[in-house]
Amino acid sequence: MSQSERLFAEASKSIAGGVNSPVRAFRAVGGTPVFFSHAKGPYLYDADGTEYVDYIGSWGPMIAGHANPRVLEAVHGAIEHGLSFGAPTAVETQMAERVKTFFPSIEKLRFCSSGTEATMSAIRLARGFTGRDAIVKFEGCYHGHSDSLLVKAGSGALTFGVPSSPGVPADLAKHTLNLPFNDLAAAESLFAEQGDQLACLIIEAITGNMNMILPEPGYLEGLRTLCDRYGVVLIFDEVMTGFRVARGGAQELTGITPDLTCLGKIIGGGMPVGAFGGRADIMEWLAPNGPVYQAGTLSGNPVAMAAGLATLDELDQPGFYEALTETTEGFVEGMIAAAAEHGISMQGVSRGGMFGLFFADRPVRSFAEVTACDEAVFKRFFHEMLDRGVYLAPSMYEAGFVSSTHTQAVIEKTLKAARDSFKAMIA
Ligand code: KE4
Repeated sequence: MSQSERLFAEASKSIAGGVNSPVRAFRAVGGTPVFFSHAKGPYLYDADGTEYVDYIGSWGPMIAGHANPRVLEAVHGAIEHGLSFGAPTAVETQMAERVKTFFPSIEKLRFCSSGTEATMSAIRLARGFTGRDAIVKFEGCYHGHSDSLLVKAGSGALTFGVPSSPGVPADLAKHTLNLPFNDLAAAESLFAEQGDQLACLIIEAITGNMNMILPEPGYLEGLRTLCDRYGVVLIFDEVMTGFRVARGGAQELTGITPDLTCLGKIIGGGMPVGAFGGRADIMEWLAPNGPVYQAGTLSGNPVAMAAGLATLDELDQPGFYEALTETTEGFVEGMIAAAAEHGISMQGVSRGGMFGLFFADRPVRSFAEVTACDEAVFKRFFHEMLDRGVYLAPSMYEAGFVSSTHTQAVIEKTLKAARDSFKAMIA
């Protein structure tokens, strides 16, 4: 029995499902989740001491590598002054001003402790600001687990949403409408019918939760125009793409300015930080200045702020994104070539340090096309790579992440594992 198997059995006695977040349980790929003891740079080390090249990076935060010396030093320095005060500190202002240098669309923001809190708060703020209840999201996009966002499309194209989880009241879910991503005509139809009843539209402008899909040319421009025409708050959920696909996230890459932006993951450098912000006239509606309530005991935690600031310092090193983009592009090209050498069709996409790989014979542009990908092949590939010391996301619906510590040698090592995996798969 491996240490992970032993530890998973123990965890399952006290922790629901043996994990503190469902995707970690390996249910989509089968097998026992790997328990890790420590990490450094691009590497994770499991409880047996086995080394893995990490392409999850804690689901995004570890863009500057695990146990980054600058980040650790900042955290050590911060904890000497105390862990949490529940009162304002100067470092929160320093961090807020720093974040605004990455996202010019953010005039004012509020820190919280997770991406879920950020998106939950942003839609409440949009509802309060507009006085409208209905919100629009996209099938296949994930925005954390708040009730209004755990809603999928009901039967029929434009009916109200239905809960995607038990425990979400149908009376609440009906206010959440779902649209297909990259289908502007569907959005135009919905807005023509209900536009003046919509509080906000929340979108992953570059998706990462139906794997990585880019917006079609003109798509985001069309959504921006519709939101302007009907007074709907446009929210970019950049919890995953922020600081990741480019220094200024998807809004920098696409040139589309949202009214509100939600951030998480990288912003905390591995510590619990979320944030939402944007137009000052909207943010002024937030308590205590305005009537929309939002709060958090550990919001703006000074230790987490120190980790975030040190991480943003790493991102601002000269050439950081150019190098990260080049590494990730080379990785994706290498993976596609390795698959092709063995007669396997793989599609790939990347921006900055984020990538998507699909077992498909043509580019993937929609949620329906993701679901049509060969999940059995993905599961086999996942385990072949895991057995060779490469840790990919345990779901074909997840994007992957490269850090600044993934050197060319690390990429080459990964591509050799891929060639050996594909060879085993076709044997
Ligand atoms: P958190 O509450 O997990 O910090 O953030 C929720 C969230 C919001 N928006 C986007 C675009 C996200 O990707 C996420 C969380 N991403 C998942 C991975 N797809 C986190 C991993 C997990 O759920 O354990």
